[in-house]
Amino acid sequence: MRIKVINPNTTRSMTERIAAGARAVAAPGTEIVAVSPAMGPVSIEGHYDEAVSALGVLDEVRRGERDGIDGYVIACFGDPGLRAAREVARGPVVGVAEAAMHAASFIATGFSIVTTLERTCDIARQLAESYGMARFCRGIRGTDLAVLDLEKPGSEARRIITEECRRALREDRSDAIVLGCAGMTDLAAAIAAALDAPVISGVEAAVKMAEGLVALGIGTSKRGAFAAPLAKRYVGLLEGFAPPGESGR
Ligand code: 2AL
Repeated sequence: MRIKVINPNTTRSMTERIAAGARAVAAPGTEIVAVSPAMGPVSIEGHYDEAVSALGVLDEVRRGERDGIDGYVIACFGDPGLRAAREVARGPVVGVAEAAMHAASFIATGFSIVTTLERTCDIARQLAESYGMARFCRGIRGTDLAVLDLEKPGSEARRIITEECRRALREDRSDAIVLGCAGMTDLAAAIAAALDAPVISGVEAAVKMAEGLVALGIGTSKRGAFAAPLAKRYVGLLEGFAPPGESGR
């Protein structure tokens, strides 16, 4: 099967690290196609970045449908464009925040999210609420690290994140940690070993969930609001995003 892992930001070095994390857990016979969109922000650190990045995600899902992709992972902790992507895709689409929070709820009574800039905590809070995960979520902690700090050698990102995870377990009385950025994908194992607690990276969790759904032959339901977008004309800069169909292009 082919799973397309979309990094919604346009930083290729981060896409490569995400791809490595995804391939490390993929089953034999699962091909990971890792991409970042041709357009969009270099990092996603707020609602505006997120709204704009969703168009790049949708562009990649539309291409994926033409290429016969079996399932998708949206690899940014805001899960930008997730529900819109489900309207476009036949197979399952899994967001990393959604996958990580659900995985944490299976193995712990409560979890904390440790993320990048403080301002992104509002996105995580909204997602926890909309996914029904707020009752498991005991804390959401920013670290003052910008997303691209995670790419910089010498930023001390690993130490800063590990220390915040340690405080989260103690002060929030959490049993598990959810890492709040797809760029943290390579940190989970080392932090879990250092703190003796489950640390969940959404990229790996989402790949296994998408892979599992595809293996079960379960795709996105087209019976309700995830049905294909209605054909119509789009104008201006977004003309090319018009859903195909009779009254479309
Ligand atoms: C993210 C993420 O996962 N990728 C990105 O660019 N921004 N989210 C975050 N909270 O830092």
